[in-house]
Amino acid sequence: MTKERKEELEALCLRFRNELIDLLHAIQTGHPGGSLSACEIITTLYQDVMNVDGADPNKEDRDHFVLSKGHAAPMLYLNLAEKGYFPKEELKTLRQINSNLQGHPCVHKTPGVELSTGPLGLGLSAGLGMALADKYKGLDSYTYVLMGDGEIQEGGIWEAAMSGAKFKVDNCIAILDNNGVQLDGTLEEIMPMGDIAAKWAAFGWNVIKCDGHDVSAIEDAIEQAKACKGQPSIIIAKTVKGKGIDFMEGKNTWHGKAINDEDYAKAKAILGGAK
Ligand SMILES: Cc1ncc(C[n+]2csc(CCOP(=O)(O)OP(=O)(O)O)c2C)c(N)n1
Ligand SMILES: [Mg+2]
Repeated sequence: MTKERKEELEALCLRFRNELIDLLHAIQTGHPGGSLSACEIITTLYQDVMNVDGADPNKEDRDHFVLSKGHAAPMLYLNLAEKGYFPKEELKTLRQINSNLQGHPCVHKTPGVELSTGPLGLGLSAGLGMALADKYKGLDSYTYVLMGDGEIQEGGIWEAAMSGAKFKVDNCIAILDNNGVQLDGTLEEIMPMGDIAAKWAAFGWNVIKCDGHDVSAIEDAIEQAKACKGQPSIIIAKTVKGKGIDFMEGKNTWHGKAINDEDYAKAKAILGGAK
């Protein structure tokens, strides 16, 4: 990635953080922590890596993105609006009754959403299926599945992990938002996951690690994953829950808390109000 492109994407991420805080403050609900954590990952995928077209959401040779940690939906919607899947004006309807932008992604409502998610643990199985279908159709596309690190405590994830290796789904790239925090506490407190990289390797996956807030490191990791044939890859992206707003960083209490006026003003001051 060129220096110029890296700076453009970083500026975009700052704008998305600002817009996210505006939206969540306005609706007095939603999930700031996990959306901020996934900002660079989702933005690098949509704005730099994936073959997708907002004007033609269902084009056959497109790449697919599955937001398995569905509570980060607002960060997905910001990226979809930026790509032209729907007017940016519609972002204001986030999480309202009858809106196309539900609190968790809905495949029937929002152009560009590939799978309805929210119940954790479903996305990897579905993503592997999408990737296999593309393979059978002779398409060169990739499917990306973003999971939370608390999410991978779900048993179904490990059934999917076994299948991914068995069926050699090398066009499915899983990405782990490894922020070390879930809803009620840290992973260590709730359910220690031990050596996550070793677990995935033991299940037959090619494991790549990267800084999940460095857009160019994320792009490099994806290139490495694409270069691995005959085996699925997982990128373990080290992240910080609530990244970018210091009083939210690393705090499970900001998983799904409404942003009051005082915290909103503090957050905007930290972000510098970028437009
Ligand atoms: C099956 C299921 N159980 C519980 C929940 C409630 N829930 C929503 S998010 C969350 C924590 C997820 O933590 P993690 O995967 O680490 O997400 P992140 O830190 O990236 O926000 C929980 C328990 C859910 N959505 N689905
Ligand atoms: Mg987490």
